Amino acid sequence: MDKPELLVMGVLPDWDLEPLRQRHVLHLLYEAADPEALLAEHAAKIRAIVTKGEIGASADLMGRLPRLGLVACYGVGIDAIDRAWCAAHGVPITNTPDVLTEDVADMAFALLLAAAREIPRADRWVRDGTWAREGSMPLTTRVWGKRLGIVGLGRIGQAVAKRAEGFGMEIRYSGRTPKAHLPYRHYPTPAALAPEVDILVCCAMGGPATQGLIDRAAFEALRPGSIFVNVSRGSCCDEAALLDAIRAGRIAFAGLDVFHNEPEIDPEFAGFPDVVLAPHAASGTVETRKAMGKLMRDNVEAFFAGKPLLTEVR
Ligand code: 8YV
Repeated sequence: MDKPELLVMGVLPDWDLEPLRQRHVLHLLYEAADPEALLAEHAAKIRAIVTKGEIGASADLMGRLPRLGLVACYGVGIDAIDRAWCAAHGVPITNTPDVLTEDVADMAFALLLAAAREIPRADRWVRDGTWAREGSMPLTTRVWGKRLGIVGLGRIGQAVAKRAEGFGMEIRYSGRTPKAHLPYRHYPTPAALAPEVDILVCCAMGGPATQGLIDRAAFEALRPGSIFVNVSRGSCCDEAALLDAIRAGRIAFAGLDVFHNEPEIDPEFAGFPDVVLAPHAASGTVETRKAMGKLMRDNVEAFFAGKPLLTEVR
């Protein structure tokens, strides 16, 4: 029997490509010298798309694949996949929830600590001999015991809260629905939460419903000297307002893993000494990427075996 054909939208590790290749014909769109030619030749045979959180799949692309039956996302966020198109055409979407939650929460804390304790500067201080020449580095900012505001208390937000408890923090959050079973104070909007905390961490889901969720009112409501961390999606922030808040010192330190227009981000971010930058890498550990790849592949296999999908987005 012919192997089913898959369209792969972005780079995957060999430990995923090889097992996929054993059972499928793979068309690697990201590697194609001429993506148009690849689609013209193979579109009619493609049965599933394998994509990533930051790449997604557009209605234009999916509309060219008459036999498309599945969009399998290697990532939890499906904001870049046209869900309305998939729903209208009966094409299920799968993602990789849970397996990446703890890594993303780790990254939120890594960025928070790196920013407030100025770890990149400390590293340079030692490495370039400033320590030996000038002595101790200027003092930094405490993290433990502060008031932490979480925007979006879903799976990742709750994993951040769990870590914050270990840091003796007072936890508050904003979100559409109060979570009465959790012992944290709820605020209806990021703008209401912002002035009540020292640190604001964005863990909201991406997508149209959260576009610009942390809006200008929220960034203007932060108290001077606040710390801001984003491990969700750049689209959740009004980025012009974020930049203004950094320039104005309302945000003294920031740790950012996500941006508008990745990877061609606004160059101004790189000019701020007190902002720690990461390249959308919060889920990027070997262990978690292996688990994400396995779950993505298991969904693909279930689809072709006619079995229930493991993690269909509903
Ligand atoms: C990426 C992510 O998918 O899970 C998400 O929503 O954005 C990330 O985990 C990951 O970088 C793989 O490309």
